[in-house]
Amino acid sequence: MNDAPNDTVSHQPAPEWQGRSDPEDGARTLRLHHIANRDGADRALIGFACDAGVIRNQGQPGAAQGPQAIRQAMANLSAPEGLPGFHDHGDVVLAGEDPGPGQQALGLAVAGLLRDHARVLVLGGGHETAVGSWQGLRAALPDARIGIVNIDAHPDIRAIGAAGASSGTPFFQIHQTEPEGFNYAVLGLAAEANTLALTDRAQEWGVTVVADHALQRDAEAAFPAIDAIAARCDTIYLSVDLDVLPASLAPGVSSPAARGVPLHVVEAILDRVLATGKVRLADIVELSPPHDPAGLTARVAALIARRLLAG
Ligand SMILES: [Mn+2]
Repeated sequence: MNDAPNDTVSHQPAPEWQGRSDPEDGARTLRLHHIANRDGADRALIGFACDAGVIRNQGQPGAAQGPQAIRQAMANLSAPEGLPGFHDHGDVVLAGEDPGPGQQALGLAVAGLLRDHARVLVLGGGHETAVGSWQGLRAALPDARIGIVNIDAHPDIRAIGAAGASSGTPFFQIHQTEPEGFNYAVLGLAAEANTLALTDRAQEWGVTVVADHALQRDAEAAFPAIDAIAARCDTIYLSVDLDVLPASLAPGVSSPAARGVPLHVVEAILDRVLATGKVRLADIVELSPPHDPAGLTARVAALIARRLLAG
């Protein structure tokens, strides 16, 4: 798995899933830890333990601990009805300063998993995770029109500066790779958190943007954007940046949002995207456990992960 000139990428096998059991309540007492790594499951989980993207984007380290914190918060959630199980393929671990080799390794792993699974869920890492996620989907489906739906306070289309690619540049990089057929929607963007240069670039590239202000009460304002991208694409890559949520609920991210989009609205957006039947790949990014002392953000991430596995 290691293509890097120096030894910066490794693979860490999934730890054993453990949690509570309630046999006294009968048969229907399964939790997610009970259905992890079941034979025949068509859902796969893989982590990207990477701090490099956030550090280069002038943030604090911590995102590399995200995948394991999300797994732990998932373990005792009830198993959704109709979800037979999921396979946990452990973490791609990047130890260097350049996210590139890690993204490449993640892409190879995701492409392999997509051959055997109906849906792959990637746990980040900062939003540099998206480059690996997308590379994997592109490798698995070379001819597909890929639509990207990003639930995020930011478009993450910064130009690559002197520091190199970071957690702020993934969708810039994807656009550079495939400027034609760039189908990208950002749902929940906070105007105050993005310079005008970024919103200008989004407009120039035909990015669909739905502002956080339009998503305070319900998800209706996002539905036309979701339906349009689903109609013109063969497959959807759904990315969830936890910094779209209010800081009161999701403090443990690199860039907490003062306003944010409420969780029930994010869940309704997820349901609408999943209902298209086109989501082969999803990721959850930007959890930073050292900034999440009460574990609340990890709990929110786990709710979202459960939805993305089941829906
Ligand atoms: Mn982001």
